[in-house]
Amino acid sequence: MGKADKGATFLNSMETDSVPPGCTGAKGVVAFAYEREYTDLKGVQSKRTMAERLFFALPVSISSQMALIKHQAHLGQLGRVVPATNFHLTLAFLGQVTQKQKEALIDRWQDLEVPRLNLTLDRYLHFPKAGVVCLGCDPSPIALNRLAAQLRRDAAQHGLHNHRAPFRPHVTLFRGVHEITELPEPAPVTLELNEVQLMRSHREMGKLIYSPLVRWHAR
Ligand code: 3AM
Repeated sequence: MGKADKGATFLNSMETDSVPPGCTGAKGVVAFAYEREYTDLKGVQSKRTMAERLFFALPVSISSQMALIKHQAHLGQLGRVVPATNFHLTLAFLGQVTQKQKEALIDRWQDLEVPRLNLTLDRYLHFPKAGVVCLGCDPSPIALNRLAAQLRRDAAQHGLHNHRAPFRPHVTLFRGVHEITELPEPAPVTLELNEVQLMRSHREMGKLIYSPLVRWHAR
């Protein structure tokens, strides 16, 4: 069994990304390394290693997406509505990750152990600095805290994003919410969590797209 077959499922990069000319296959189908030539503002030809904005997250099932859409409708026009296809629960934000860092990261997390748990989100949270309204919970279950802490520690130790704020499980429902008066008590939503994804965040025609690159399932 190859290393990549052990725990993680690599998603076909063609599903999520267009492969630039000259890109060479490396590990699996997702972790390819390439360099892109570009002309900078001064017209100087330079080379740089492509980097992607990545994060680890837990996906939200279709039935939970439905329940969360009802919460958005219930709250009304608070801000920009997050499309249901973008619902997720972030464990660790990694920031800009080079192809080399991504390959090393996937290698390190080959055997990532995913807990199987039910998480009840029972309060609306407003993070004014980020300008988001979410459905979240407090405190976080120990197993989820441990997983987020492992991923965050590893990121910081390898030169990726270093989280200062504590982990607070949440699913973002609205963006661009900077002023808010009071939020009602929500009807709780229980998420069945059994999968972790390495996600890429990018924009296409101004639209925010989240694409899963690798999936790990609870055993
Ligand atoms: O929508 P949520 O909060 O689940 O919060 C950002 C988002 O998740 C988080 O990464 C996810 C994908 O963008 N994120 C973005 N920038 C961040 C930063 N500078 C960040 N988390 C911490 N620090």
